[in-house]
Amino acid sequence: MDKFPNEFLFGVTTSSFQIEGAWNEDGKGENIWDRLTHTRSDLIRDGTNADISCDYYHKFKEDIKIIKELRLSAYKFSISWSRILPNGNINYINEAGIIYYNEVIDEILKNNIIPMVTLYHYDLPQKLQDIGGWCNPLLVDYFADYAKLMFKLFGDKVKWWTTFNEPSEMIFGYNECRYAPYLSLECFDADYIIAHNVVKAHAKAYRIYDREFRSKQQGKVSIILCGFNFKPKTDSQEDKDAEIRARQFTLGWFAHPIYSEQGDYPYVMRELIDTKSKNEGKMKSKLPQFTTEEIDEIKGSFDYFALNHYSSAVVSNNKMNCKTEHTYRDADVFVEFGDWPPTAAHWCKFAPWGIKEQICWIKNEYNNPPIYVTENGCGDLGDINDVKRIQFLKSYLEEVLKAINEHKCNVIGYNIWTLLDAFEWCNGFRHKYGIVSVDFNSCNRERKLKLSASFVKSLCETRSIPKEKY
Ligand code: BGP
Repeated sequence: MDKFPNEFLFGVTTSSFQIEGAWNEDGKGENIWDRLTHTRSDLIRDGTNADISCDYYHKFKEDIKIIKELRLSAYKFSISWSRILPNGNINYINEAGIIYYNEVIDEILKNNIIPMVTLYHYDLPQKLQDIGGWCNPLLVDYFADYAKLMFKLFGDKVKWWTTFNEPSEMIFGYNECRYAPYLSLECFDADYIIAHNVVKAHAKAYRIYDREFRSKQQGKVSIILCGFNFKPKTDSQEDKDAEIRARQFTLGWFAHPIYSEQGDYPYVMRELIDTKSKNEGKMKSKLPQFTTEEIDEIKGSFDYFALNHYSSAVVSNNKMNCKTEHTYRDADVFVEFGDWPPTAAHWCKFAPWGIKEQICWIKNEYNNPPIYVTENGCGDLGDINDVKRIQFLKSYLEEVLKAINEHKCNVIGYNIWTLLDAFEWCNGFRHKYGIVSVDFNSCNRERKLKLSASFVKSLCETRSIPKEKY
């Protein structure tokens, strides 16, 4: 079967900080990425910031029209927490923020597109960072209040929700320093504490939806997880075990508490970290414990599995305890990015089969949940005839189709990262992921469809992968 199932959704994903601009307009509060780009431009590869970016804040109607023209059926975007709650808490609500997102959602619906909302895509209100950010357990409640407000205000119109985007990546901002808030708190075991708070915040928001909104609004809520599809470097048992550890210390770290029967971190993580903590003379394990009540709330807090997939990586047993960019603390693994063909980002290789393998792994590990690929795509340096992007999307989509047809995985949708060339975090505007280019030198930020946009249109119209050679 060449065709995707009838109910399968094709969409695009964006995120507020990367495209909106209008960083201080209409009462929006400062967030951690505003702060980082304004104070540490040396950390951004081209020294830029996202104060204007694509100016999507003012141009969203034009962009939603493009989504419609490309026949995409779903559009996933994120809400800027500090545009709604400038201080992060619900004591002060910025009405202009609510009006804005209502307009965006109405425009999406008017164009017969399904709106999908992410509540948190890395852009924490600065005021909440000032009280410790995600290290502070109070943020569980602040997030839950914010989520509740969003469900209440937009839940009649929005039926697809995700709480957090890639929590394993946002932790880099606290230990490996690739993201805001650019702190180095590894020695305080901040990574494990943050993950703990994020899982609890997700589950709390999910249960609020269950109790107060689900029966009326009939929506779905999930959390977006990611991780490389790991391949063992050799056939040795040591490297095969390293592969398991690498998967469990990344995707499993967040997925296991939510999707497994145990409702706790993966067994291999628990065992290894508890032992290491003891050996390090700590009074308690570095990996915190959930209470029984928390486990009840966390276990099963999903309606589908939201997966961002980009690449595979090669993993081996870390005998020498060498430090690499992706060592994964306490996992004793050594990660290399593999010598598959490159994309603009050093960590993202052209390894299409990996998406099928990862989908199958999730199917087997978590009892066959519905899986939505919420991000997939590749970066280049800005080619309007982006043949490489087409090849990337095409070959990854072929593997998604195999996962559905040959491996009977329940894949329900696929979104491309991303619609517009955008601010790509510490790479600034250097790397382009859009199927639509933006002229960042012109005041009106003119949009131009790339060749990949025509590929996407044909994909959506025929519901099968275009056969043309690119
Ligand atoms: C995903 C993020 C996106 C986007 C993309 C490209 O992990 O969810 O926000 O940025 O990666 O990543 P990068 O900019 O690091 O190349």
